[in-house]
Amino acid sequence: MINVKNITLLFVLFGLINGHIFSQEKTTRISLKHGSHRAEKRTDAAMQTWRAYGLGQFIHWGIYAIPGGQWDGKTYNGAAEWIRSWSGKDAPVNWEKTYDNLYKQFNPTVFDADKWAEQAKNMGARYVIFTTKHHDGFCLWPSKYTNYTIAKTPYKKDIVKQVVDAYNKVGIDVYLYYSIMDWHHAGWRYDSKTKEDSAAFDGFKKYTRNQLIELLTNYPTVKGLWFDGTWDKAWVKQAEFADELENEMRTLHPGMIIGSRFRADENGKRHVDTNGDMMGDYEQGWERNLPNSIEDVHGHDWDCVMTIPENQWGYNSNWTGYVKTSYNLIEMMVKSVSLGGNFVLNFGPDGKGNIRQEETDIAQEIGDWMKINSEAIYGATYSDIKKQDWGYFTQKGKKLYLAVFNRPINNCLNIELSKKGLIPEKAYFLAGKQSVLIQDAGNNKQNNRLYNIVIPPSYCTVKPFVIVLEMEEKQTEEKSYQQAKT
Ligand code: FHN
Repeated sequence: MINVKNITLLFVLFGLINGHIFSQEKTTRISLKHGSHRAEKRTDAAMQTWRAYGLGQFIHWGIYAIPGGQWDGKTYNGAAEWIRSWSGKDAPVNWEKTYDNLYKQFNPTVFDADKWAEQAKNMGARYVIFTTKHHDGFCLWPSKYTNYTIAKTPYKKDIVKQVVDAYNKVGIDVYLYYSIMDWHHAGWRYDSKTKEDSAAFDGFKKYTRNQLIELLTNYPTVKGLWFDGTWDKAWVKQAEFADELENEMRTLHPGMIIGSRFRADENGKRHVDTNGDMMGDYEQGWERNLPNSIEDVHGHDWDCVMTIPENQWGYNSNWTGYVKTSYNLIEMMVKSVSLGGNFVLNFGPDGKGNIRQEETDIAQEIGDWMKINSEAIYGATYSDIKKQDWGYFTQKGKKLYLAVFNRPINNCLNIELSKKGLIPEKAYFLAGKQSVLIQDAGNNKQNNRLYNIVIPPSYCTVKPFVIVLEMEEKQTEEKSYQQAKT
């Protein structure tokens, strides 16, 4: 006989079966030949170093710096480093040919790698990502696999070597940017649909492999490669080739770091494979964009690469639109670290090798801030404490850093700590170590512990600042909170 009890039981059983099927669906993994190589994050020393960088520099440099977004009085409307792809009625006549001959004029007489490295060091960058070959295919090192290189310019000297040596000399790790997409190579295809395309692309694949091995051999101190231009179908279809090449590179250069942009799995999935596992050592998808919460980063390592103007990586003589201030950029850097990522700021030197004044000023302003506050950046990471509107938390062991960007009018920085765990013992400014008052503000409804960190009203600054909280393990009383009668 069916009664209420039986019906309930049926529902429960149905729910269980359903839930089981559902959870099975969620956890079903398919076997992939060319998927992610690991289920967990890397924990080796090289990766720990990468994680602790906090701030990096990106440099986009190449022959696109000669036109700098303009040619014959005409303005190219895209990103300056994309100018070779200028087409349509506004493009200069025979533009591709003109562009492909620009290298004959490339003579950056002002280029001084030591000066760049010194500036990056002064800004507080711990690593640099340098463009060896961008989408236009021009190589800043004397590659033996093509004539389209720095060796054939009036300048002649190896630029990649100078950058690697100069940055290493001041203690900055170097990562080489390499664009797979190559508008100059005869074998490059966006897609390969015919036998002829495949044959041409096979030649291009050999070229790519040779150049990557060449880069790792010529510049053995580099810590990794930063790939780009890997989104087109012809490359996405190369799961097996790219996987083998990645293995070969990792064997040749143990400990090297490669992000999620290099290769796709056999189903064409990029960044994460068909099972949702990250491809490569860290997520490379945060370009000119930042996550808003820790959920957005899915437990991955990640970096954010950012331009100072809206979307110009290479030199553009005429920056238009909103240009970020050092204040904006410092906030982005702190936000990145507070969500467990690195922040990489781009510079686009001009055709002579100058870093423009706007970038020099920004580097100086960030550097001034870092000289006082870098403890909250280097080696610091996400802190599992509820975000507050006044700014961001970063954490290193038992030290909690409160980076204040919106100073409250009552000077009280509220913090909410979970019921159990560390409690604040001591608070002080990173600048000058002046101590700051910690007020116990009791418990809230969830029995979490509340504190006010009181900024002395006399403390005057127009810049974001950091307060350190030294935390200790202590037993605190749990107060019971009367539930609201609603
Ligand atoms: O197309 C490029 C762009 O020019 C620039 O190099 C950036 C840097 O991350 N990457 C590509 C767009 O994702």
